[in-house]
Amino acid sequence: MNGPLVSVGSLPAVTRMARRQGEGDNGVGTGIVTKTRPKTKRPNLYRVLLLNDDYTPMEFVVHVLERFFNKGRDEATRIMLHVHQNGVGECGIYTYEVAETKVTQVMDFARKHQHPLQCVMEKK
Ligand code: TYC
Repeated sequence: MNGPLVSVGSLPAVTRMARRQGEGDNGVGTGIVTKTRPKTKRPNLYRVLLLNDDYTPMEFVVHVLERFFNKGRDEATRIMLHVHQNGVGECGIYTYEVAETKVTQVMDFARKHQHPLQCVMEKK
């Protein structure tokens, strides 16, 4: 006799075949289980850095950090002072296109206000 013992609805063909009478699956059925591993790759990350100079006002740098790097006043001041004292400091870590956009925004903003502030990115 052909056909399934029980209704198997939309189960895959291999399962229906295994349910034929006399094949001894005790009504449990047989299927193929495949595990798929989502292939996620971590993106390359880039540090965006501010460089110190002798002319850009401290308050302007704090404003840049608040405006383009979403820092609060206290964190922005801490980073600005770090750059002032050490010559360079990290504003944030981003994927390539975001980092590139931040650098362009800061450089354009500094130029517009005639400050020599420099902003660069480096691969982590
Ligand atoms: N050194 C600057 C000053 O004394 C302040 C400053 C801080 C400039 C950080 C740039 O990225 C900078 N006015």
